[in-house]
Amino acid sequence: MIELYTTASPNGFKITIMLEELQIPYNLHHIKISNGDNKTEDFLKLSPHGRIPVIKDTETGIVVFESAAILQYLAEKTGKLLSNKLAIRMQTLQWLMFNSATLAPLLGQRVNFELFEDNKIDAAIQRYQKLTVEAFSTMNKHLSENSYFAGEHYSIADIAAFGWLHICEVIDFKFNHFTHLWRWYQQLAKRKAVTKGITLPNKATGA
Ligand SMILES: N[C@@H](CCC(=O)N[C@@H](CS)C(=O)NCC(=O)O)C(=O)O
Repeated sequence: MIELYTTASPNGFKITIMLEELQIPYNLHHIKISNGDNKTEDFLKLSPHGRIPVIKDTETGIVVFESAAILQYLAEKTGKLLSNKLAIRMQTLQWLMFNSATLAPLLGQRVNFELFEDNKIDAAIQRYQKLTVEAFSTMNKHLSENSYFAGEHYSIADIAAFGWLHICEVIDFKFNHFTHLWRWYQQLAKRKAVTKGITLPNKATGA
C-alpha cells in the first residue's frame, strides 16, 4: 500500500495523477501546510525538508520525497510510464528534470513575486515572467514535433509538467498562445486520471 502525504498544490497533483493512472491502492493523508502539519517531528522524519509530497510504500518500507523521485519510484515499481528503452527513458528523464530544475522553481518564484509578495518589485516580476515564458516556448517547440515530452509515449515527464501548467491555467499565467503546449495541455486535461488527480487532494481529510 502506498501512503501518500500531500495537499492540493502543483507538486501534490503530480502524485495523485500518477497513482490514478496506475490504479494501485493508496491512502491519501491531507497535510495542511497552513496549520504547519509539514513541520511536525513525525512529518520531518518522512520528508526532512518539510515539503509535500512524500510517500511511504508499506510493501517495501521505502520512503520517497521530491515529486520527481516519487514519480520515478512509482514508475520503476510498476514498470509503467517510464520506458526501459534507453533513448525514450532518457528523453523522459531529461524533461522530468527540466520540470524540477527549471520550470517549477521559476514558476514558484513568479507566483511569489506576482501574486503573494505585498511589496511588488517590477524587476523581479518581469524577470520571472520572461524566464517562465522562455520555458513555455522551449516546451512548445518540443511539442510542435512530438505528441508528448517523450515523443509518442505518455510518461511521468508529462505528469510532472501538467501539475504546474494546471496551476498556470487556474491563476491565469497565460500559455494558450503557445499552440502546441496548449494542445498537449488540453489533451492531458481530458484524461480521467488527470481530472481525478487534480481534485482528489481537496477532498481528502485526516492528518
Ligand atoms: N521540489 C519539491 C518541491 C516541494 C514543495 O515545495 N512543496 C510545497 C507545496 S507545492 C510545500 O510543501 N510547501 C510547504 C512549505 O513551503 O512550507 C518537489 O518537487 O516535491
